Amino acid sequence: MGLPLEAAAEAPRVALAPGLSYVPGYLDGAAQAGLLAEIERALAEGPWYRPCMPRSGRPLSVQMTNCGPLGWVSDERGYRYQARHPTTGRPWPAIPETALRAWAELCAYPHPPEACLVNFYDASAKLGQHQDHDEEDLSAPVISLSLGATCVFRYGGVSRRDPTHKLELHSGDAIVLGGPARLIYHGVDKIRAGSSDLVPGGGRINLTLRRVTCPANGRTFQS
Ligand code: MD6
Ligand code: FE
Repeated sequence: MGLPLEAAAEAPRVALAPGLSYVPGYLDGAAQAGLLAEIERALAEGPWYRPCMPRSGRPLSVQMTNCGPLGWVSDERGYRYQARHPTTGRPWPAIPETALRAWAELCAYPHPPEACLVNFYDASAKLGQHQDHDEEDLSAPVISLSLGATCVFRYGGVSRRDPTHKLELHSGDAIVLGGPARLIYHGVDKIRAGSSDLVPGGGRINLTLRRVTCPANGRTFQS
C-alpha cells in the first residue's frame, strides 16, 4: 500500500536555488512501481528509439520516447516537438496518470502538460549539459521524475560559464525547474550502476513534463 495522496503531496520541497526545487522521495515505492507499469504500457505503443544529434547525426547514449499530444525529438534536422513517434509514425501514447498528478501537485501552472519526454539510461549513458528551451511557453516549469538507478545530476546557471553543482537523484525523486531556473544548464554525468532493482535489467528512467504551446496564442494542442 502506498501513502495516501495527501501524504505524498506533503513530501518536503528543498529550494536549491530560486525556481529550482528538489522533492526527495516524492513518489513512494508503490507509486514508483505504478508509474513504471504505466510506462511499460506506453512503451508497447511508443517504443524506445535512439535519437541523434542535429547536423553530426551522432547517436545519443540515452534512448528516448514520449507521451502526450507532443513529443520532443532530435535528429539530423534539429530539435523540435512533433505529434508522432519518429519510427512508428503513430501518435504518442497518453501521459501516465501518476505524471499528470505530479504536474498538478508540484506546479501552479494552470494548464496541463503537453509533452512527457521519457529518457532511458543504461549503466554507461549520460546526457550533456543543455538548456530546455524548445518550448514556446517558458512561463511553465519543467518537472522531472526519476525511477530506477541513482544518477549524478549536474546543474549550473543560465550561462554555460556559471558554477555547477552535483545532486544525486534517486528513484522517486522529483525536481522542478521554473521561474528564474527555467533555463539553467543541466545534465546527467553518470549512472550509479546496480543502485536500484526497480527497472528490469537495471538502468534509470527519467520523465520530464513540459508545456509546449502558449495557451494565449491559439496554437494549443490541449487546453
Ligand atoms: C534527466 N533531465 O534527469 C535529464 N530537463 O535524465 C533533464 O534534462 C531535465 O531533469 C529539464 C528539467 C528537469 C530535468
Ligand atoms: Fe533537460
